[in-house]
Amino acid sequence: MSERVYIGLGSNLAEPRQQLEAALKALQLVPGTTLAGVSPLYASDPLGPPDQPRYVNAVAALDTDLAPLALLDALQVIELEQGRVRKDERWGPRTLDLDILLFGERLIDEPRLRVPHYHMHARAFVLYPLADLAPALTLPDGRTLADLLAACPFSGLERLS
Ligand code: A4P
Ligand code: MG
Repeated sequence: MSERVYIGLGSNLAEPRQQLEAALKALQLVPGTTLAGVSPLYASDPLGPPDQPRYVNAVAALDTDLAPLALLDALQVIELEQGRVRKDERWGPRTLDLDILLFGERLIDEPRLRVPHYHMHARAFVLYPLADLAPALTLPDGRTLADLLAACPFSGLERLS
């Protein structure tokens, strides 16, 4: 049975909007997986080193038969195909970042994969697009998306048409 997964997409290098459009096309080709929805795109101030361009962020909903690590593998292939170079600088600029935010109701704590994504509960550029797709969502720990949003100002964020 397939599970609903939410993916956070982010880019701040090399035409970020086009990076996200290309990533969404690539997500539609992942085996055993269908793209069930995409939020609007948002421009967002960088979290991390301030001397980097603004990001474009969005959230996609997938329905997948893949196991979590198999989906992570597929996402990392897409990142690499779109020119992602992993650098040592934490939260530095990147052409494409694909994060697994939620995977059904699962709690995953493995070296390569932690779900829910460890900072999603405090990031406006994750929570607002997620709410566009699934406003009534509850996290596996019982917190509602509505409560998280109430504690997370819509700041540094701009909804793109
Ligand atoms: N990993 C563990 N859990 C997950 C998960 N749930 N989803 C592991 C995806 N990967 C997960 O990731 C490092 C390793 O995390 C992966 O190899 C995987 O096995 P990475 O993509 O190489 O590194 P990263 O993304 O630079 O690190 P990190 O700490 O995950 O950064 P974040 O949290 O992704 O933040 N500002 C704005 N405005 N918008 C952004 O999108 N993004 C970041 C990156 C910083 N600032 C930003 C944004
Ligand atoms: Mg990441």
